[in-house]
Amino acid sequence: MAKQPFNDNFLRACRQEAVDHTPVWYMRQAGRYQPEYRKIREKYTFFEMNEIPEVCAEVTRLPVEQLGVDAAILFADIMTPLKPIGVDVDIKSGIGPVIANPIRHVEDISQLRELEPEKDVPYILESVKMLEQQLSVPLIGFAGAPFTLASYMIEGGPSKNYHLTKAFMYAQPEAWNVLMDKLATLTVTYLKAQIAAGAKAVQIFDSWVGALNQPDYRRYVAPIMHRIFGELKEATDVPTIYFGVGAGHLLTEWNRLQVDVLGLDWRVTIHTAREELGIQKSLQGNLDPSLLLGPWEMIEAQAKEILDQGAKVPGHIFNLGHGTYPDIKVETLQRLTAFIHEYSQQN
Ligand code: 1CP
Repeated sequence: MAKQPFNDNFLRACRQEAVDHTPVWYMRQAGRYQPEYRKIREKYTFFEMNEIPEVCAEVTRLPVEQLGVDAAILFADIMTPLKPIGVDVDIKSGIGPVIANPIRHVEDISQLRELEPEKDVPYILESVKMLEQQLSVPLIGFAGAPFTLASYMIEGGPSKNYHLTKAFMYAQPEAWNVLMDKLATLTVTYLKAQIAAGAKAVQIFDSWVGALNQPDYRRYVAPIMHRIFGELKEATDVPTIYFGVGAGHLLTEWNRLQVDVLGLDWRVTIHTAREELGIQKSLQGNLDPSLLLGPWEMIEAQAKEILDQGAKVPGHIFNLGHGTYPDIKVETLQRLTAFIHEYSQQN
């Protein structure tokens, strides 16, 4: 099939430039809600899918072809670069990342090697290069943020309250800083390698950092996020995105970072972010993914409201407030994507 002209609406929205229509992509747009994904997943473990570039590229392209979204996100996991540096991680179906050797003491941190992308994750760079040739929309590279990575490394898996993570942070602040520093270096190295291979934008997922209050975020996390986004800004002009769940109380802190786009979950409206919190950066979000199981009329009304609020200032990328769920229908996301393109073109 002939390659279509490159659709750069997503990149323009990241830079707060004029767009032909509001660009849209969905977090976890490659996943178990797609029958094609489930079929491939039956044959491979998660990391096998991740480590075979042809499979990784196919799964990355699937939602672009099926839904008509304006960006692709590399099929990988935030745990992907941790495995080669000494974290014994497995992705368990229906659970998520499970770690056999959780961090308890500072000595556990010194066991972790530095990431050398060409040696440690060659398949990721190969997949990015392959996708760069195949896609006619921008490819988003990504990494986990230090707090969120640390939460899995310390808890040993998904957590509800991040008790062990926060206890480590409060009780062993020096070890915490060593860990944050090490993970910040890994994040920057990994993202720079994805950009050099062809990623057109990068998103940093700090999904669980909303567990901290604002003063603790400022003290224990903000310094390394300043470092990460500062180093990326110095090295490259590809747009950067920062996302977290339940992190509305941190948005004014995030506004100070050298990041281009802030990702919102569904708890804070775009109106609130712009008018009450004074956020001037591009915004990405923020339909509640659970609403996708409600009646179409409700989905459409909510999408319109988000688009109307997003259109007041240049720089809006439509997305969900968090990832897709396995019980969402492909047809719903197809209809939503078409609606967003059509409605934003008219208005
Ligand atoms: O399509 C895409 O979005 C690209 C692929 C992608 C991304 C961006 C995957 C594949 N994972 C991620 C990031 C990721 N992984 C995050 C940040 C985004 C978010 O908050 O959802 C997090 C927290 C993880 C950790 C993780 N990996 C979880 C969550 C567990 C928890 O703590 O609640 C899960 C379930 C996984 C496994 C995983 N990663 C990706 C997929 C498709 C899956 C399911 C694997 C399967 O088929 O069993």
